[in-house]
Amino acid sequence: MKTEPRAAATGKDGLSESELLGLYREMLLIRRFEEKTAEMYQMAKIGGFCHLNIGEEAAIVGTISALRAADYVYSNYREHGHALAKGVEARAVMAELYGKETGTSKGRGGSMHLFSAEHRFHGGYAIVGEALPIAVGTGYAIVYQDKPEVVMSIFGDGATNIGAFHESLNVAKLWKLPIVFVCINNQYGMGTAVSRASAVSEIWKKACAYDMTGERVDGMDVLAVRAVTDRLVSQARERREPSLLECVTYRYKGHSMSDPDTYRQKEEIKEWQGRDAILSLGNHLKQLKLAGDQDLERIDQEVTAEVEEAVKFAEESPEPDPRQLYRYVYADEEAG
Ligand SMILES: Cc1ncc(C[n+]2csc(CCOP(=O)(O)OP(=O)(O)O)c2C)c(N)n1
Ligand SMILES: [Mg+2]
Repeated sequence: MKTEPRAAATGKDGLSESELLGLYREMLLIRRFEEKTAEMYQMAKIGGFCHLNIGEEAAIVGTISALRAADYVYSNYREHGHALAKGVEARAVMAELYGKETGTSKGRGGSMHLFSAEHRFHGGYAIVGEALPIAVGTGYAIVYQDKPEVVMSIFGDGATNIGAFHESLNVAKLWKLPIVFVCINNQYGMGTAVSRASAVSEIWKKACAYDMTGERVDGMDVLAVRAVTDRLVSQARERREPSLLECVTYRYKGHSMSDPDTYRQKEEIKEWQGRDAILSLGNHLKQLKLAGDQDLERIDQEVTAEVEEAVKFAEESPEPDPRQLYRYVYADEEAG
């Protein structure tokens, strides 16, 4: 059991040049996607609740990039970036935010209910802590069928005060399920700071109650997140040992698009932005001479074009037919 946050990784961190550049690209794609989402929401192109990932990119990409395509991800309502990191196409995510037929959930879900069975991205849940027991069920299915897969269950700090969190960790440890529980500790659950909501502010310590591996990592350092996640995923896959990983990070924007964000100081936001994970990795790549300013600019142009294309696709896609409102309510209604 580690008691201290892991130090920032240095050098090439055991990752290849293309892997390092891939992490940068993925984080920047999420940043640009979310900026565009905010813009389109303000233009009323996107409706309903909408929670952005801006600021949390390193925690998302550092964890999900450690998985294989056949591994599963369960998330919550702040999941646009999680879906993108698991390989879901930007255009399908944007079309879902628009409520279009071409979206990941055929426009029936929206921002909080992205889902792609093909990418083993299993949602998208609006209720805090809702997906943890479902992730446990998938972990059990893997063991039952003796498959080599791993489940990553991602949730916020607030979810760790919910009963389902404790039941899930208990069963995962008891039955030795291949699950990595990832807590994105962004310091707040809506407007409430962690220290005002949780008796234990260092979330990783909650693993102790279940004799489970618990780790805390700097969630603004994608390489540190990736390094610890690699280890935890291996231990889940090879020894069926579950774990709890706390990524200490921050959301730059309000809880949702409708949050006036009056409960925290501007200085606090600025301080975290000063440690921005995308800028840090960019500088690291330059120091290693793996990329220059022009290369980083080109990546930015490419992901920006991908997001623009996603918006165009969503704009041009058809609305679902209102007469088919109840279609897809049950899994076997796919045809017809
Ligand atoms: C069971 C339940 N209680 C309350 C809510 C209302 N609610 C939505 S998001 C949220 C905050 C959760 O915070 P956290 O788990 O830290 O995730 P974050 O939004 O910070 O990513 C709350 C209380 C809910 N959706 N479900
Ligand atoms: Mg939170």
